[in-house]
Amino acid sequence: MTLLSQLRDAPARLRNSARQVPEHDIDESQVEVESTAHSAAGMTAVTVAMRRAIGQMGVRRTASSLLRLNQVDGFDCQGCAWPDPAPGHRHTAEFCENGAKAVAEEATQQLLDREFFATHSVADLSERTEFWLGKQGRIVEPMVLRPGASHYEPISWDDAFATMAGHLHRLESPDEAIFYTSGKTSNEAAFVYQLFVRAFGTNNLPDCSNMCHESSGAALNETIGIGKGSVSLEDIHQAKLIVVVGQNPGTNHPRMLSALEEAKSNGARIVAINPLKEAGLVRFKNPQHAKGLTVGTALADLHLPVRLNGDLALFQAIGALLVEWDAVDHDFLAEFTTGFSDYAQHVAELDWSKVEASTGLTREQVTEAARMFAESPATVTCWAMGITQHHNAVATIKEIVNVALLRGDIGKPGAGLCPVRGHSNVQGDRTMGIWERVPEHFLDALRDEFGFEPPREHGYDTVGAITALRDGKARVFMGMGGNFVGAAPDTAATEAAMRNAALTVHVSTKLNRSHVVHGGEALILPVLGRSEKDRTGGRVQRVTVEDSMSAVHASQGPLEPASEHLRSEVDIVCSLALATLGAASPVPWATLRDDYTEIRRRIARVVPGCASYDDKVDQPGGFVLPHPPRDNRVFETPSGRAVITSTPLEVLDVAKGRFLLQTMRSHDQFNTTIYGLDDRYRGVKGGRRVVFVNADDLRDLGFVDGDLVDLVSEWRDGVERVVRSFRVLPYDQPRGCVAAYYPEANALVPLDSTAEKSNQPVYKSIVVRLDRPPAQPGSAPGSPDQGPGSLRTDHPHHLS
Ligand SMILES: Nc1nc2c(c(=O)[nH]1)N[C@H]1C(S)=C(S)[C@@H](COP(=O)(O)OP(=O)(O)OC[C@H]3O[C@@H](n4cnc5c(=O)[nH]c(N)nc54)[C@H](O)[C@@H]3O)O[C@H]1N2
Ligand SMILES: Nc1nc2c(c(=O)[nH]1)N[C@H]1C(S)=C(S)[C@@H](COP(=O)(O)OP(=O)(O)OC[C@H]3O[C@@H](n4cnc5c(=O)[nH]c(N)nc54)[C@H](O)[C@@H]3O)O[C@H]1N2
Ligand code: SF4
Ligand SMILES: [Mo]
Repeated sequence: MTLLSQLRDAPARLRNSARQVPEHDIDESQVEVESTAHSAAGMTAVTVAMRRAIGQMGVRRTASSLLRLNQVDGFDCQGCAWPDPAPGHRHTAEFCENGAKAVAEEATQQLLDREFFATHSVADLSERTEFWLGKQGRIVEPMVLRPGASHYEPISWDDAFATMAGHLHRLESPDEAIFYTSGKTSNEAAFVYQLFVRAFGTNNLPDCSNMCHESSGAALNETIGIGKGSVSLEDIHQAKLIVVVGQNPGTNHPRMLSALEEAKSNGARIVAINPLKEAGLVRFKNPQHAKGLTVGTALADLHLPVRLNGDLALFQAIGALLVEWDAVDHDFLAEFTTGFSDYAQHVAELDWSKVEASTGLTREQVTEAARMFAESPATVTCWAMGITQHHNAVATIKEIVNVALLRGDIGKPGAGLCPVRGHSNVQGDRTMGIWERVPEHFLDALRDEFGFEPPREHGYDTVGAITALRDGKARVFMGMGGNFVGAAPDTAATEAAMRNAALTVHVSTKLNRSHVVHGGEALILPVLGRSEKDRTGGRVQRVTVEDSMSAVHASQGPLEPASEHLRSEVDIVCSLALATLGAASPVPWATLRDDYTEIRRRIARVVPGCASYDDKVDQPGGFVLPHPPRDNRVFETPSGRAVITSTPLEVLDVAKGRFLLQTMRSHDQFNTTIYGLDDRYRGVKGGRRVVFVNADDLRDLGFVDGDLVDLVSEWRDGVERVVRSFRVLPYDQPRGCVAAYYPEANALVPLDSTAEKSNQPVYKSIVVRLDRPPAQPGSAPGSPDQGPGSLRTDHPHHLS
């Protein structure tokens, strides 16, 4: 049965089994643990997707939204940034389980009205989990929290804009305002947003990219002259070797599994490099194919269970072997690169004991992987947060680039570098100028187009913004989507910084922690989601987005909006600009607001590669932005060549009794939006405050499955950051490594623990110890909102 017929037949069967929205916060005494013998996707995925969709949206909205999802004339999935197949090659149901969940979460019929805010004080809401907050429904009208008030109350749009303009005018400098962007914002909205911020006078445009692929951008810009990946979906299909490193596609980019499957049927081999044996890479059932429902495919031919942070050493060792075997593309090296002879010398002295200590792998395992590189005429290397969120992430990505350059794997079919982006339009937002360090030529083009002089000084990135708020250097915070407080590191420091602001504003679809940890005054501006019809200016508007492979296309929502009071992001930005900058502004804000085609005309003149933008996005499937290394093997670096770099090898040593902790996503969340409490592929049910530990480590520590521990992070500032009462789970991974979920563990990440050169928070190698919680007679352990009470497992088999 296809996913489509599932969709058509599902209503009758699933209507009654739809999941109820929980009324209370998480009761982690209900955590269940079961075997991880699950395949990714398959029937269960279809059923879960349909249940969630129908449960939240109802039958009619489910059909009219999901069948338009990722279609040429439909709307772009709000989930991840994975690209769509070419127009003629799309399935009728071109989405995955988590795409369906993303749509359902946005298009839910549950609404959050003024009575809700009258009933629940902010103090009450601040005791709730992200899960609870997100499940309360769509925000339907603008709300304000007046200075000193205990509850949010309704406010008109005009008054909301006037309030913001008042705060912005009272600042001593435009640099005291911070304008954050999450990665769902459309290109049109992103373009007018950065335009407003720069017309106002600052480059303070931090974004979620600062926490996501900033390290990739830094490394790729330096080495190949452009911060984006160099492959198309077709390259993945044609590759002969695909390396998936530091990424969990079965959960976070599920349609990637279909692409891997196609590659495999074309003869590709696949290597997974990951401390965990993630479902999908190990077993996969494609619900799009009838046979896939019964036959599981082992996608990965080789799995290297690398120790956390071991990838720099691993790729350097692979490079060393390729040089030793002379398995390098000499013509490519001579014509297009610099740095090879230094590199060859550097890796000739490779210290294998360091490689083994850092990777936790044997020389044989590393050699096997290197062999696969050497034998492959065309290799694609894909990576995500398991690579970018380390202190040495930029250097690690440069090692990945080195290996690609050695093999001539850039600018040839079936080969390339593939940083797999997170949010659906995070890459597009950057293209449109959401960047605190946007290049000068972009600012020049803005000046020429709009006739004002944009500020030139770099703005704050995410960590810089938190520091500025903490230190009183910034007073106003605006979030264009996202959940800054929930997503940022060092929860205590970030929350204190936020509370220091005079005004916090969030343009949001759903409630989250950032609304309840607020500045002196706070606004919530409810916004149309991508699944909804946008009739701004009295006409049906469409927007455009860019996927992870630089393909730009249009998106138009099919559903009636959750409320008549919702506005589009474009509308909100342009109206705010009118209220703040007034009619004297050289930018025609009302014109841009009322016809997005006008915005696209400006994009065409300002943004590189976007000439004739509006016409090109009209083509079915849109168009692909230029990428000089991919298109012509042109490298726009200072030397005009791709740069091979030599990095000294350091092992991240961890003191005895200490562990490296990674924070990761479950199968049932989108970043800080918690869809549900199950991590099906890892066998966890009903709770999130869990820590995955190697079974031998657990035994040595004297803990048993189900014990509660406090996680304590140790940092050079001497501050011990703690999260309490996490349930331990034995789990198959290298010794010394542990894992917990984001955002529950964010409190452990020190604010100044960031990656060199990219300043990206180190979310994936946090030094922690596991403490037995102090006995608290008479009281249940745990923090007030998420107290797990007496955690137990009803199914006490181990997870390995
Ligand atoms: N359903 C769903 N989809 C999503 C998201 C979501 O939350 N839910 N988030 C979106 C966003 S914004 C992003 S950025 C992406 C994130 O996509 P991913 O990067 O896949 O997300 P994480 O859960 O952070 O997973 C990191 C993976 O890297 C591995 N890893 C951790 N540390 C290391 C290491 O040192 N070395 C190696 N080799 N592996 C390591 C982990 O075991 C895990 O498999 O997903 C996007 N898509
Ligand atoms: N510990 C740890 N922390 C991490 C990470 C990690 O791996 N580990 N990953 C980091 C990464 S990769 C990222 S990208 C960041 C994510 O950080 P953010 O992008 O800031 O966080 P999200 O959870 O994606 O934001 C969710 C909120 O966005 C709003 N929203 C949803 N849809 C829309 C929309 O269409 N328009 C608008 N305006 N608002 C909308 C909703 O109100 C929702 O509550 O987190 C980072 N934080
Ligand atoms: S793979 Fe990503 S973009 Fe595609 S349907 Fe799934 S969540 Fe949406
Ligand atoms: Mo991300």
